[in-house]
Amino acid sequence: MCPPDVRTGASGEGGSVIKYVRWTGGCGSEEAGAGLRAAGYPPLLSAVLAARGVTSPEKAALRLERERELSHSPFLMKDMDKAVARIRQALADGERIAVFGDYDVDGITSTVLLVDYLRSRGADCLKYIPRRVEDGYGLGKEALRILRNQGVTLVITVDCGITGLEEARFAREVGLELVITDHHECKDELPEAAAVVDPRRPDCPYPFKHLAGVGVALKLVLALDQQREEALFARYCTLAAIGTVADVMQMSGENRTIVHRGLEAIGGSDFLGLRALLRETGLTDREVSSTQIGFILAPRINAAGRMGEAELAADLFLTDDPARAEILARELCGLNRERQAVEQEIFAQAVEQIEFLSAGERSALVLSSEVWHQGVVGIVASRLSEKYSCPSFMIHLQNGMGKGSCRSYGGFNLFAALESCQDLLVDFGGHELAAGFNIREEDIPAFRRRMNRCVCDYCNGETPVSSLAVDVIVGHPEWVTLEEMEALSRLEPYGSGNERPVFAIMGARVESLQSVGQNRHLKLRLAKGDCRFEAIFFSATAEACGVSLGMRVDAAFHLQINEFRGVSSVQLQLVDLRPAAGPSRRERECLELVERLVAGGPVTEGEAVRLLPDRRQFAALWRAIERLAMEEGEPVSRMPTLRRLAGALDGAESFLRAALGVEVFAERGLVTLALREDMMILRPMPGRRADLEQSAYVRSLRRTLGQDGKEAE
Ligand SMILES: [Mn+2]
Repeated sequence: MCPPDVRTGASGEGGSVIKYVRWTGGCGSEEAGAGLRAAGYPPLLSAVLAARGVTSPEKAALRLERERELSHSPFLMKDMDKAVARIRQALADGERIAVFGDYDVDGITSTVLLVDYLRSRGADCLKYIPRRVEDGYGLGKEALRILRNQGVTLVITVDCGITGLEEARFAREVGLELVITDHHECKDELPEAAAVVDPRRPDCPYPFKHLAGVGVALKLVLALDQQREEALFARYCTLAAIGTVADVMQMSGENRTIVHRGLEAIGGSDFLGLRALLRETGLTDREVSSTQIGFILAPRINAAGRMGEAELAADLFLTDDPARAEILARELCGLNRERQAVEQEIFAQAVEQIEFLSAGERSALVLSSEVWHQGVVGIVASRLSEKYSCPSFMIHLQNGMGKGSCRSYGGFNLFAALESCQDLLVDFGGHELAAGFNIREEDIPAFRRRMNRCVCDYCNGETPVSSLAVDVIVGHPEWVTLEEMEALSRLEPYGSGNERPVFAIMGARVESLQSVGQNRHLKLRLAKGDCRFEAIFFSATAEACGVSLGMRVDAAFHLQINEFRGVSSVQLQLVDLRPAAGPSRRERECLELVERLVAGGPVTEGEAVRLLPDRRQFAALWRAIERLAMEEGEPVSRMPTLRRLAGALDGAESFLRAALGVEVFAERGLVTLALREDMMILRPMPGRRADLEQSAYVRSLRRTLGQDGKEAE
């Protein structure tokens, strides 16, 4: 069985699965892809493409293209010529060069890539990776001084430096020249340096803006050695792929090329340390996906930086001693386990803090503590954002100063929000979806208020709920075949903006259901029409999903191939499972009948007999509604709720009569009832009494039955 690789918390382990309040998308269904199908594209692939706005065959070909070569000349990047000239001069003069990186995966792979290349050119090259806690992110004066004292004359930054204005001035003062390469957002002013290479520079004409730090470093190397472009790309594509995936860069354009090539080459990588890490994580001799980079490799490489040993990961990739590679790979996995333990503890403490926040402070979670390990707060922020469906800000406090790490949710632009709070911050930097900042402890309450207002404005005052984006609702279950899955793989590599497709089957029947893996996972067989599907739901239980044997359910899933004893079969890897939100044919017929009655339409005598609840059923329904004890105004899923209410009614036509009973109560003012899409609000009004026999619906039914004036028995 494959390890869970999605949706089990940002770190890929621990924590239970996230249940979604709402499913979105999928409304186009499979029909939207008809045009592509006509052009010869297989049905499911066509449907996914259409759901993502790709409807013409030309656009589809473009989207699915996986180029083997990078499209744009590195010299289209502003200042690339200056960077190349300055580095060539350093190589020619035998200067001592330092590569200044960062402690995350992108920063580490960037550093390794450039150091490896410069050393291969015979350069005297040091690497400097700041320590997360002691040095903090980005260029630091102290680090620059140390490098200067070691005889360095040229510092090349990778994945950092674009906001280091003061540090750049300092470098010049102490006689260091700087070449800055970065991919982070620029502020109004750029640092002064021999070259400032960043595709996000407003004056940079480079056509593709979404390279990772390691993508920019790769471009620099290709610019330095144009004749050997293919050989260098082949050597460095895997490192670049790992940094690009770990930094959650948009999976399009050149990133798609980098990651596709990198995954293809990963097993045979020139880097011994990477091969050792693959062995240690069980990824040898099989195809590695971008998802596995994100959930298996990246957390381990990141663990080094988080636990204050970023150098260790860089050393792993730079070593050419197999024995040492083995040891370092094992150490990295050990650090990752330590990181997991620390993360669990901080997460639990954060959840506890959130309990004490007022309702007005829950649109943006701003939390702080002196005991939180600074290297791990970012990961915890990711998990909190997922769990609470809102942006979160985790602040590590020390001596009245706070270092924050934040993660966005639902497309909220963090960088812009931090910019609007500039007056409360000492410093900040990063991207739209993830960023860091420094803040004085006394400013945290004001920052919390302002950030909550920012998020509220962004959401137009609505509380954000967790929602799952479904690509395609599968109406033809017979289309789900191994051949179709083969076709779907043409969408890979998956990543930001090109997510692994999510399908849904509505109203499937649960034919079997068992918990496996020491009751941690749920294994099911689902039937829809004449088709049967094996499904696995990691970190889930039947109780938590509210489903049971024989029930009609909606299932959202990724498609995967299950290999067992040499036989391949399709398996649904569930991402959400819920009682069917839509009515069955019989339920729909009941609802239509109730609607007809409520609208004053004609009802036959036979229908009236079926519809009219007796007094006992009315009473049981009332008690069931009270038992539901729904919170004021909180919407619940309509069909599952009606089914539960029906379950409380003895006797004939329980569903039909529950549906009618709710309408009768509403008409008599005993409950408030509101419907919206699949959801409803149903709330008993306390202390109200009313004679149900006075209900227009009941009277109309009695008239049809010739029972005017009679009471129910
Ligand atoms: Mn980066």
